[in-house]
Amino acid sequence: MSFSVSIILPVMNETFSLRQTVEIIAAENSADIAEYIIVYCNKTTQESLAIITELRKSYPDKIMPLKQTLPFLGGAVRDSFGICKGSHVVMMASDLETDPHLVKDFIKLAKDNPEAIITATRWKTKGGFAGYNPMKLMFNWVFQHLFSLLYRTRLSDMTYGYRIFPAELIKKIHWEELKHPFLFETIVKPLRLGTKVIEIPTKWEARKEGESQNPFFRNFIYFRIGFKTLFYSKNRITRKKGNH
Ligand SMILES: Nc1nc2c(ncn2[C@@H]2O[C@H](COP(=O)(O)OP(=O)(O)OP(=O)(O)O)[C@@H](O)[C@H]2O)c(=O)[nH]1
Ligand SMILES: [Mg+2]
Repeated sequence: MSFSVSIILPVMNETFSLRQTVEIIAAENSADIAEYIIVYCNKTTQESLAIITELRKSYPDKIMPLKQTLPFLGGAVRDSFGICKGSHVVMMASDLETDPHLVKDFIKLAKDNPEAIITATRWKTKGGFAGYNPMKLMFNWVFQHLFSLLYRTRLSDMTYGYRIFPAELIKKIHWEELKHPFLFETIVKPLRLGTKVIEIPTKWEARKEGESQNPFFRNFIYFRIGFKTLFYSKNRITRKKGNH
């Protein structure tokens, strides 16, 4: 299959952030992008839906609006995994907390390493977190170090949901999480399957509009999938018939 990229953009309350995300990616990577799957749900605001309509006019062949059937952020991304057409898939946000300029670097590395996951890290950049809650930052540091030991990996940011995957890989994995811990699941399961993962540094900046859908207490639920996956066999991780 020739190289092409599906960009997954879940949206709840973003307007100019969503538009800017698509415009930057289109300007810097146009030829490589197969589609932008913009995933919305019943709670997505009218303002955001209006931006999707505008974007469809500007990029008629590339914008694929998708109404999610599974709930929450993980559900939105999992629905997109099911329909994406590209050889590679970028998972990101539409609130500008995932710097759209990085997509061109993901693509360059993915072309040289088509079987690998390329993922962004906020922990290898000076001032990698601008406006991050200090409690959450400390918790995040401890979490990253614990799981890098458990998974025997040098990765420094396994919870940041900004990565490019080979489509074949994400389609064969049996996914479980529906909420934000799904972002973590998308790295631990491939790691257990022996997938090569390359990290590139990025700066994280807090969103300028709307609010996060991830309350602080939910961060504790990330442990569950991290521990469970450690003990799974490879067969349990890859999708089997009747195992959806
Ligand atoms: N379609 C859809 N989009 C969602 C849902 N939950 C979150 N999103 C979008 O997914 C992106 C990431 O969600 P956020 O809630 O900002 O999560 P986050 O920034 O990873 O989490 P924190 O850093 O913990 O705040 C944003 O663009 C959201 O609008 C959902 O249930 N459905
Ligand atoms: Mg966010």
